[in-house]
Amino acid sequence: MTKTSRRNLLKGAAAGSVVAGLGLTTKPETARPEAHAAGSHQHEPISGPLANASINFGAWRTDISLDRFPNNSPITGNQHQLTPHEVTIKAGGTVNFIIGGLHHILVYDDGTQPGDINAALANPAFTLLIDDPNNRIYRGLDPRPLPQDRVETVHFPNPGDYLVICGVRPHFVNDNMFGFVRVLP
Ligand SMILES: [Cu+2]
Repeated sequence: MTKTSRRNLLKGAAAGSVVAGLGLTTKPETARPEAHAAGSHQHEPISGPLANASINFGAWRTDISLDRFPNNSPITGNQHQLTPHEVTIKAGGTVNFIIGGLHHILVYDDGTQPGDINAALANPAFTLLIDDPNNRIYRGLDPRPLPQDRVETVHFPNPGDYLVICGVRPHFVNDNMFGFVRVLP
């Protein structure tokens, strides 16, 4: 028996004893309300090479001999791309966005294309940021506080092709800073 299946067995046994104590019958996994809440992969363990992927969300340049010590993040020293441009995971997996510099993650629902984004809509708190809520399923942290370098990890429970853009307007509009997360069934 693998570690994972034993853990599931124990989890099931624990849930079963709680249910028995309440005088209720055990329902199958699919009948539990959380299984219906937001897709069927929200709390399932997932493993294997398609369980997660990483995207470098901006990166620091080396062609200009950049020196960031002790705490320096010059806007001229940053490269504005998602690397890789597209990743593939399976439903229930996560993507780790490794952010280097002043960037803002916006994730849009299945099928959204870059041309669908209204980049003129501005975030009232920081007008340099795009604020188009149409089909947006994730908006990342305010990129202004230091350190700007950080990781945001985002869960994708449902299959689809998800557009990810940088909400810093000139990065998206001028530098085409966007990519895609392909989520397989
Ligand atoms: Cu950016």
